[in-house]
Order: sequence, then C-alpha cells, then structure tokens
Amino acid sequence: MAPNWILISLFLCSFMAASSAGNFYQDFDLIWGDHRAKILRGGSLLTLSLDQASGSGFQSKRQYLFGRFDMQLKLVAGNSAGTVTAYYLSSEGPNRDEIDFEFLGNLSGDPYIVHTNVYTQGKADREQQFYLWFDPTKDFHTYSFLWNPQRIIFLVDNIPIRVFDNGESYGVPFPKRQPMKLYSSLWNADQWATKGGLVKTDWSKAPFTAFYRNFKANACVWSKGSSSCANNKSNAWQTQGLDANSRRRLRWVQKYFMIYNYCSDLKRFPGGRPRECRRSRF
Ligand SMILES: *[C@@H]1O[C@H](CO)[C@@H](O)[C@H](O)[C@H]1NC(C)=O
Ligand SMILES: CC(=O)N[C@H]1CO[C@H](CO)[C@@H](O)[C@@H]1O
Repeated sequence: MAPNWILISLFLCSFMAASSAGNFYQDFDLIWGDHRAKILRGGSLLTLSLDQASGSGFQSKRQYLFGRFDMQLKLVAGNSAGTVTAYYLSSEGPNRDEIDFEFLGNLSGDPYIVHTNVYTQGKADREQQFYLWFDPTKDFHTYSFLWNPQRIIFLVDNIPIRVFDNGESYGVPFPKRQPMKLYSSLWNADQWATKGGLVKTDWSKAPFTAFYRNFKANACVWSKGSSSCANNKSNAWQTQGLDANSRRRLRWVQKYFMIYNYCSDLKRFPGGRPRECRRSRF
C-alpha cells in the first residue's frame, strides 16, 4: 500500500470509531486497580489488566433503567487460566438486580467458558454456561444485553444465547425498578474458575489484559429519580423479543454450546425446579 493510502485508511478508521461509538472518557469511570485500567486512543479503547497484586475495573457514569448495551471485547489471550473477566449490569444496595456475563479463562488452546446469571431482588442461582463458536482472544466480538420490561436477552455477535422472561405473572420477580450501572472487572478467581479451581493462575504470564471498544447504549438513562429515553436512537429494543430466525439461532447455541443449565440440574432443586424453568421453553 502506498503511504498516503495508509494515512487515509487510518483517518477513516478513527473517524468511524469516534462517530459510531461512545467515548470511554464520557461513559465510564476507572474505579479499581490504578494504572491497570487504562483509556487509550482518545477514548476509543479501554484495557483492563491483572497482575499478582491486583485486578482492575470500570463502571458506567450513568445509571440505566432498560436498554440495549453493546460492547466489543477481546479477552485475555494465551494462558488465561484462573482469570475471570466479568461484564455486567448491576443495581446498588441490598436486594440488588444484576445481569451477568463472566468469561472464565483457560489454558492456551482450551476453551473459555461464558458464564451467565440473573439476580432479581438479591436472589440468583440461575446460572447457564456456554462455550463459544470462536476463539474470543483472537479478535473483538460483541457481547450485548437487551433488557426491556418483558425480557432480558444475552447476545453474542447478535446471536441470542439466553433469554430470561419477565415471570411476574407466575411469581418470579423481574428487574424493573432498580436502575443499573454497567461494570467490568478483570480479577483472579483461581480458586474456582478453571476446571473448578484445579488449574491455578500462572503469574509468570502476568500482566493479563482484556480489551474493550465500541460501547453503545441505546438506553433509558436514570437521573434524579426518573428515567429518560430521549437519546434512544431506535426504540426497537423496547419491545424486542425473538423472531423465528433468532429462536432458531438460540436453539442452535443451546444445543451445541450450552454446557450447564440450572434448569436441568435437578439434584440442586430437590423441592422442584424454579418456577421460571417450568414455564420457559428455553
Ligand atoms: C477448560 O478446558 C477444559 C478442557 O477442555 C474444559 O473441560 C473446561 O470446561 C474449560 N474451561 C474452564 C473455564 O474450565
Ligand atoms: C427519540 C425516541 O425514540 N424516544 C423514545 C424513547 O423511548 C421512550 C420510552 O419508551 C419513548 O417514549 C420515546 O418516544
């Protein structure tokens, strides 16, 4: 490539990133780990790292009550066993609501586990775990939460992997009153994360680093006790469910990539499965 071509493409790339995505300086605060959390490239890239002394983390400046949140992540590469990258929405205080992605690292070449959970009013125990259909350390991939009054959908590259329906009509609480912030942290969890804690973090490989870019929130922002959706560019997410094509893709993920579903773990619920498991088809 001629040098001026390189300059032009560099210019176009940075221009598109800035115009199509939020800016990490505007949207997030670095809250843990000092220099281990960094915002780079004018606000278009964020990195978290973990060493033997500490992990690191960030949180959104804003609180949200419903929305669609997309972030591209590139997870810790190489031997990431023992590390956990958590990416989640959470309210504050007791009886919190929380919607979680947690990425459990592994030895080089062995698969990450994507662990998901939903807390409603402080109660969780709703784990589902998946392998991915790609190597999440090679490139950036988009991980999304869609949260509206009817349901929560977890998506990976726009493919739904999990749906949690609003089950209030059959007595299951649903997160809809407590605003949430978006958080991410990279930490050491080698007492349980990899092969149930058998594989420990190899500190000779530290620091471990995860990368974030292209954050988009199409969401209702909570401020001073009320919610404003004025900046939602498209409000399709507010009523979005699964069309036939998404249902097909969800079934594909659940058939080939799901490795744990609390709803199928009968010995854990001797008194009968949780209500939402008896209702939901997924
Ligand atoms: C790590 O790799 C092993 C072997 O393939 C697999 O059983 C396990 O589910 C993988 N993930 C984690 C986080 O332990
Ligand atoms: C500009 C825009 O689309 N605003 C909508 C965002 O969402 C709220 C709440 O559902 C709607 O009332 C607005 O019309």
